[in-house]
Amino acid sequence: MSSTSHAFDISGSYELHNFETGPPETTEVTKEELVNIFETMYTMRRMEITCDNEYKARNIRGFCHLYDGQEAVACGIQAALAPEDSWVTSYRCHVLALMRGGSVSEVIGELFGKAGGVTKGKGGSMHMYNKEHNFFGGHGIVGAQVPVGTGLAFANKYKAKPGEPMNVAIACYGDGAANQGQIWESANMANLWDLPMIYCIENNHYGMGTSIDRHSSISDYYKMGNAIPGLRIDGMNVLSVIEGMKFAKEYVGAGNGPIYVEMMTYRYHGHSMSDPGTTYRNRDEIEFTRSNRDPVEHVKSCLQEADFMSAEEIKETEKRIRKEVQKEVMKAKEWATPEYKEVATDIYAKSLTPYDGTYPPFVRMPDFAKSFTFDV
Ligand SMILES: Cc1ncc(C[n+]2csc(CCOP(=O)(O)OP(=O)(O)O)c2C)c(N)n1
Ligand SMILES: [Mg+2]
Repeated sequence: MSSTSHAFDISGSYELHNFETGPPETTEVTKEELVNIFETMYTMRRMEITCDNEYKARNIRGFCHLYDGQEAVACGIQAALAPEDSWVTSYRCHVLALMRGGSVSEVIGELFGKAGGVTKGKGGSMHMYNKEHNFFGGHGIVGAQVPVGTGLAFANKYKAKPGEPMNVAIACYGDGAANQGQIWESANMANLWDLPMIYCIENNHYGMGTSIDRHSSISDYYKMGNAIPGLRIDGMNVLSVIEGMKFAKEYVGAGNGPIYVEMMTYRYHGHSMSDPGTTYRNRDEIEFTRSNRDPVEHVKSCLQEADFMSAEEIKETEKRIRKEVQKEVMKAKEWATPEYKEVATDIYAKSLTPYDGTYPPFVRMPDFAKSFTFDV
């Protein structure tokens, strides 16, 4: 082991379904990598806490689903995949937008409805995309992103050069979505056609206010693909997520067909801002997770175990990131709202000419004769 890298024990992080061997039991990480992981995850945490505050100050309106508690999942996936791999997810998408080309100001600016937001202020919390960075949303309909992800995997296989590893696709969805028929229908095709597809269940134990014991007859989500192999990962340990996802990417990218990955994780906030998150679960449960399994605290303890950062240096870094996030928020607040004419741009596939900009297209106005639709 060199002085700037450290080996961490990640044994016990995985459970396998239809695999003889799984990811490794130790992982070697450099100082630079671990510091980068910490900074990324702490930025995610601060960004989501800031969203919470801005929402309560009524600077953000509408839906808003926060990701704090689940940071190791998004950070670990990003670290293991290549930028060319396609990623699609549910409405809980702020930090994924950050991983895929967005800045804090662009994500929060989107929530403020500003023109500089990742989707030009027109999507809001649930609809962030970045095609250039192979991020395909941000979907409000539970489970709908999974067939879309399967299509992305099909495209990646179609475009791959014969004999070379394929770019992969990943669709993240919740435990509450996992029993939907469309997921199995897509997975069946992916298995028949050996698509490079990762079905990634973020098991945060609740679908809105309903616990998995009440909404699912099976709790081993990684086994749900039946013949399709599965991997359950400790989703609170970012190092386990990275190694697990490298394993998954290699498996599907080599043409073996799809995989089910279950991330064991937890959300601290309620389902969305209208849910206090404490009526259907015990406050002690949240507190217990915060004190024993917190993914950011885990990275901090790894940094100290490896002597990569002292407690003092960690505190300094946190202070710096808190300031940076605040600065990004102030910047986004200064941005303009989108121009009225922009409202329909990039929304409909067909050109909107001769739209004259007087009324929003496709919105039914009280005087229907004034509503703008295409001539059909
Ligand atoms: C088809 C559909 N049904 C219901 C809803 C309302 N709804 C939004 S989120 C949600 C729960 C999803 O829980 P889960 O899949 O576990 O994801 P999590 O919110 O925990 O990330 C429901 C029922 C919806 N958006 N779409
Ligand atoms: Mg859930």
